[in-house]
Amino acid sequence: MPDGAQPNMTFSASLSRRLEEASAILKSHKGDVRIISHYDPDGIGAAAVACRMVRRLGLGFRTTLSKKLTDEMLAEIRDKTPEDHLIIFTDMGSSMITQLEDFPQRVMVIDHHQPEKEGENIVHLNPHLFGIDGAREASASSFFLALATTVASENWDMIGPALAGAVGDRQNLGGFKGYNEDMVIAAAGRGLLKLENLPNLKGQTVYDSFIDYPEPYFKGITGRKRESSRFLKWMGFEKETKLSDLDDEKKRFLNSICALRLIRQNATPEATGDLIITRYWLNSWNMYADELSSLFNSCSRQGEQTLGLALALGDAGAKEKALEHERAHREFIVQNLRELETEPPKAMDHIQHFRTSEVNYAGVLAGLGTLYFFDSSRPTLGMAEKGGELHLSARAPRALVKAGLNLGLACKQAAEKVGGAGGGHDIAAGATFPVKSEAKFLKEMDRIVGEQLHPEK
Ligand SMILES: [Mn+2]
Repeated sequence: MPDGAQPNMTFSASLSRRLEEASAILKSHKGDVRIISHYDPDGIGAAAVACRMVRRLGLGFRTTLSKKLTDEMLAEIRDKTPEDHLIIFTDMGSSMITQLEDFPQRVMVIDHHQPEKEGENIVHLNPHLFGIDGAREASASSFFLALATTVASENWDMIGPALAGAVGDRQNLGGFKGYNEDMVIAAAGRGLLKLENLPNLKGQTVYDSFIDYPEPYFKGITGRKRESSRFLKWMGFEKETKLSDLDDEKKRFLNSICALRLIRQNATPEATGDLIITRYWLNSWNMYADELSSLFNSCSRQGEQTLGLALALGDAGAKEKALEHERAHREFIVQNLRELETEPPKAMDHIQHFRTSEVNYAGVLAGLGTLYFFDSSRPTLGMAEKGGELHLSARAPRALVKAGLNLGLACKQAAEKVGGAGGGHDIAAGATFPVKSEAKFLKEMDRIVGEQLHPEK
């Protein structure tokens, strides 16, 4: 079928113009390309789309994935990149337009964070500049696909990383909307993906979702083969039953049973949220967009964002390795949540706390435990020791925040009392302080949280 017959996205006149302008610059560019992107799933997805697009144009390129764009980094990029190079910033850059305007090189920014301004001498592609909500309707990776497919329609084959990135920024919650939805519809029309309405479980079979995935977490079942099999049999499903095999009635049945179990084990209302979700099956990846996104996520979590990029570009070895990482990541979480079932967080008057071995997992464990089975009358602090310091992540059910809890403030005040540092959001926050101050910190935190929740006392 000639490409003209394939569905495409339609854009506003101003966005079309900007895309054509950027495309013309790319097609006539002779030097190399320097790509700088964020290290999270959206950044990895965007960088992958950029790499594929640039490679198809026959241009040389180098890619850096970074956690942050500091002034020092910007200065180094500006001073060390030859002037005939094109520099592309993705998933970052929109907040630093003033500095980027001074670059002697040609600069493109494809980002979806609130832009500082449009800027001069810069090709600035940000959904916010074109009436698209960059927080909910377009991520850097999904927005980049508009440019890549304007340059060459073959780049539609990067729909997987483009969507996985948007999932990474949680733009699929409640189904993709607006710009993202238009992209999904065009891609479905091109036979690249399928939309499926499924029970809100992870993985591909019902059994795997119980065995391998910490979310949703079913007390007494998750991670346990015998219990999972028994539960499955009781519901009348086979071990091989795929979520996509279930008819509507079975989906509803599975949903009600799961929801009841979650309610019974004290899961918060937010954990039982959407019962049916839309998942996006990527034909060429043989997995859902959320699964690809998890692979990106586990790579960046372990500081292996280059592996994530290789995976996004279709490297089979990278895919194997990323799958292994992700499996280990999930196993660690499931194992630790199981331990927290047997040995729950220690309760004080107004807070509860537990220790874990890995600094990077304290927040994940506190968050999932809070959602699925911890005592929901207290916020939970997950702590891990590293280099003589305790790193703490605090999480709370939404109901406590509504009742006046502000964990960010509490962490900040308690940490400052013991010579540490802390802060964050009302619902999720963190702190770091010397190990020897643990008891004092916890006492302070307990007191502050108590005052926040019961100001009358
Ligand atoms: Mn992003």
